[in-house]
Amino acid sequence: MRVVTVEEHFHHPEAIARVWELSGPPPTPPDAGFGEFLQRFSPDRESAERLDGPRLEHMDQVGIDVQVVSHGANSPSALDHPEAVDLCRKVNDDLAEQISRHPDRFRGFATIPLHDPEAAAGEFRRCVTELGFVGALIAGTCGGRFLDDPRFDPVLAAAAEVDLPIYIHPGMPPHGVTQAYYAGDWSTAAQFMFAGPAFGWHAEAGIHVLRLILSGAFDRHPGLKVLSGHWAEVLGFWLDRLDETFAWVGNLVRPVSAYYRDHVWVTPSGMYNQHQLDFVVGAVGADRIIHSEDFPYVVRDNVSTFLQEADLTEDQRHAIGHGNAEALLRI
Ligand code: GRE
Ligand code: ZN
Repeated sequence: MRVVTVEEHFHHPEAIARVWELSGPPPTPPDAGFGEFLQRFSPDRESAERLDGPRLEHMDQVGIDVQVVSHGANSPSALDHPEAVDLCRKVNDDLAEQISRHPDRFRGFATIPLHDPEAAAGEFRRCVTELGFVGALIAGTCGGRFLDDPRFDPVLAAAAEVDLPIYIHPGMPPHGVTQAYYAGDWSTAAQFMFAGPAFGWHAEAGIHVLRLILSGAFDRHPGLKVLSGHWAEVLGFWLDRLDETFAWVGNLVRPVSAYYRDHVWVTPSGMYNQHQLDFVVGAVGADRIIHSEDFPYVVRDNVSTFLQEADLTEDQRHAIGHGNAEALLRI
């Protein structure tokens, strides 16, 4: 079975270095063990930066035919600074160049500079029309603002116009949120994990999709489609509750779950767990699930065997493994 995975990342080292410089020092100085933790946690450079070598070997080993690649952590997409515009362009040009060496194995999602929404919309269109990219990926908030902020309407309009999705990927929460919710009597490494990949940024990414629904973004842009990783970033497990509670408010044209099922595609991001798969198939349907690994942060040996062995019908298996991605991304 052909396998297409859609939450797969690369690093552009110069862009990341500049994002670090322009973001300034962290608000809380890290404790002694943090540097060593980050080294252990960071993927090896060649796997992260290159779309060949160890990455291709891994894809061959675990049965991935096509990775749809986007920039990973420290993306200039979330950088709240005018230089984000140039940095995103560099990231996209480098990604396109690397894809062009293995066009049958890789496709790309655009990195768009949310600091300047008009430029972000323009870069999204350029990436689709000139570089052949198949969507865009954003990594959390920019300046603490979510995509439902009216300033981002040009970005949502561009996505609807090109008829390709925006991947609502997590990003580190704003400092005030981290202080209030994730700081405590534990190490900086534990705080980072709590605020980020363990839980916090998933809750935030779920909130991000819910904010789009509550804002009426999908009423204003009926063609808008989004991708949500990590088995729907908690939100997918809450649809009945959201329908019931927001019905009391009467603020939405349709139930939350109706927007969700029409506009959101969900991916596992390497969380290969049959219980979660079962739940999400029931909640949103197998025609809304697309496979993913979250390389190079998550590296699994069962990317395709998980699907092969999962309790699914053959139609569902093929839909999740490749058919839904092919239809949504026109690949
Ligand atoms: C992710 O993309 O989900 C991710 C990162 C950085 C660290 C861990 C992780 O971007 O899962
Ligand atoms: Zn990811």
